Amino acid sequence: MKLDKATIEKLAEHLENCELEARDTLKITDEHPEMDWDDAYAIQDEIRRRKLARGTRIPGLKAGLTSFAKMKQMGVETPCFGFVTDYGSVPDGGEIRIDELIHPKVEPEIVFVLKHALKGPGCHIGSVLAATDFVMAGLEVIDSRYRDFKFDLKSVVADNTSAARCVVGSRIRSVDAVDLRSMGVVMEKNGEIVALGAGAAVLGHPATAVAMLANHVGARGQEIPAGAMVLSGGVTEAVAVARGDSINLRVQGLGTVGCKFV
Ligand code: OOG
Ligand code: MG
Repeated sequence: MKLDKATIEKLAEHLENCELEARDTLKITDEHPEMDWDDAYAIQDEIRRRKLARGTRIPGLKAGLTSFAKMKQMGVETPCFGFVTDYGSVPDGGEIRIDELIHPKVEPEIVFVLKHALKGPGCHIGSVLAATDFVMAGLEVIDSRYRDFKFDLKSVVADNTSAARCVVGSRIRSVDAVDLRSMGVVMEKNGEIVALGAGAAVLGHPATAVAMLANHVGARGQEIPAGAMVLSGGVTEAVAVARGDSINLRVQGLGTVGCKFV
């Protein structure tokens, strides 16, 4: 760790205030170039601690930057991990207020819900499939707190990997009832197709992203708890949205999920 406790707390408060007040900021590595990975996750943990202390629930975790399309779009080469909040969870077909966000984008995701806790090291696709209760289609709304979505990986980790809102579908399937690699993903904005992909776009198999997350939290002495939902990462590039836009996602075998920006 390169940053002291007071600096970590100050940066966490700043980034969380930007989230809650929907205002942007410059990436924090500009002012703290010495910051390391432990600092970045310590800032994210402090944001989580602040939310929990206020009564926020954390229904799940997320992996991000797990597809080549996303890595290329954001100019980074490794996945990152964060958490999702209860107040960020939107019902299928629900409305998302654009004035609560800075510059939201949506991305299609395959969501895992676990029946058993997972903790690395040593988790692999098999451990994830054995621990999965069911999978669902999901839309993640990301909203980097950094101006123009310009960041490096440490800054985005500190900013809870741009997590903002998340919508999950209502059709659940066991992992052996679907083909997680070849399953097609079609996302429409206002009735027009804006992104297309297949499950394999996420690290060859989306369960790999969940295994990486389990190994990541395990290395930090934590686990993915039973019952948690896990977003395995955007299958395609994220698509910018504006007030009035409707998004509809179809995932083969998992039905549809949608939301509207108002
Ligand atoms: C970082 C978050 C990425 C995903 O699914 O790839 C993410 C960002 O692109 O702002 O959630
Ligand atoms: Mg995502």
